[in-house]
Amino acid sequence: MLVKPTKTLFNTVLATSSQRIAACVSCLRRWIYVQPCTGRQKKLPKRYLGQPSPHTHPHLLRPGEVTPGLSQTEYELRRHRLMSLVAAQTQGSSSTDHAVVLLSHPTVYMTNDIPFPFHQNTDFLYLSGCLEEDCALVLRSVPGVALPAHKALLFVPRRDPTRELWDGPRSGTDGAAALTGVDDSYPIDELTRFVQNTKDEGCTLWYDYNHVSHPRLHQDVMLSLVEAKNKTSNHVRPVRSLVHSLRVIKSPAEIEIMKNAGKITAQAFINTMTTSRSLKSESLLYAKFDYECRIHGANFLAYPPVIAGGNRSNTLHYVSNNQMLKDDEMVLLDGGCELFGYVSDITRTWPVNGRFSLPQAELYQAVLDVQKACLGLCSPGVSLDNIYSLMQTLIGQKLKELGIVGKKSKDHDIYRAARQYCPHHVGHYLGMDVHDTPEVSRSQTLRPGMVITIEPGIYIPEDDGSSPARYQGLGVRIEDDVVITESGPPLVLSCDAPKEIQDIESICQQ
Ligand SMILES: [Mn+2]
Repeated sequence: MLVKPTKTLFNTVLATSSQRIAACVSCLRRWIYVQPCTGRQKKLPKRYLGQPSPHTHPHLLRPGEVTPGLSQTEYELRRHRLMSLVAAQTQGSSSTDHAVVLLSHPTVYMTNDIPFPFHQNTDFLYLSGCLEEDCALVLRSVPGVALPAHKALLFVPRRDPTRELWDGPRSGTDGAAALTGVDDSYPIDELTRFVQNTKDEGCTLWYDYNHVSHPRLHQDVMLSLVEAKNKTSNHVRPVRSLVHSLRVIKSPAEIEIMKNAGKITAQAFINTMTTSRSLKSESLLYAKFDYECRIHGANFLAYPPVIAGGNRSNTLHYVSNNQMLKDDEMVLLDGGCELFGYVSDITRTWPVNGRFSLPQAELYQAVLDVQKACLGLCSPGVSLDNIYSLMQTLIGQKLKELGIVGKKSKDHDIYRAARQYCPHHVGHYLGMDVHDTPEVSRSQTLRPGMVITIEPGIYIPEDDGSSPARYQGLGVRIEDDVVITESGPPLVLSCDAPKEIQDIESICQQ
């Protein structure tokens, strides 16, 4: 229902086709307050949008879903929870007027006018479900109504037949609002006016000016607002840590997608292992793994995979993947896929010829024992840092058993050796990003619904003079993706990827 605004509210009327948009932009707060029409009630256009919709991609989305597997209600709940956190952060303060602003990513160019495949800003995506570039999400408090009540406004690129001829269809304001279920949506070029109004009203701005996701929109639109904080009663506060504290706990719908991402990746590992005896180069295994992920439904690989034969497995972020594999070497593959905005991250190490040599098996079993012990610790109340401590202790013991550190070494020498032969942490949070929610400390205790990786490794470079010659040049990492459950053992999303020596050997022999 439209309530006719008074003349004073219409101080600026924009040249848009409908009175509704003209009114909204010129007097955003008051107008939205009386505007009961929500995106949820808007009819989804049948035409192609700037992203898949239930109409155009019924094989991916069910009615009511914004992105595959995630409903309008889920996205609305996320925004509601964020505004509850904003309310909790400002409890007791006189400020009741809040605007949360998140920007999308821009198109990034590989060369001249050739773009990289677009990847959305995950914080923006988490709250909006919008997969277009050059957008902004604004969550605005409602005058006279306490948080978490708010209006969700999406600013999107205008429809433009000339650009759409080249880049494909855009959602436009009507399509974006109807698909995502936000309260209303506006052309992105009207963000400037919104920002000006907000500045004049002296509200608290929740915006990550230290983590700029869209440099041009930041420079042209947001910067003036951030800089105004010194001259006016505006306050600017970061919102990223609040968003990450929500993102770190996954909903059942998110876990469902991550289960599928884990299954796809695990199957890709199996199919890649079976071919390593014939495809004896890193680049061929790369192609095989990529193919297997995509053909089973993944959108693309979540990150450049590490496919490292022999001594190259000791370079933790080796991504050249261009060397030949020798028959008697092991190969380490650290790879994962992205499925509908969620990722997997799995590592396995196996012998190229399908049979572990004795030294390879000894080192591999040592890492596997440590990995299983760490998995056993994945339960509520324990932190990633706690598991890391356990990993270091256990790796120290294994190094002693393998004779890599002397039997009579002192504790601090063993500790130093553990750090030397495994220079990385035991794991990280996993979700929309591979290294997910970096604002959440790894000292936080785990809670049900968190997803983490457990990935101990032992790396012995070929020029490491202080270890037995039989282990030199070997590097092993084993990584699983784990959901923390209420009680009982954790749910291992990557459990289909073999990791027992016997299972790996029998799969490689197939
Ligand atoms: Mn990882």
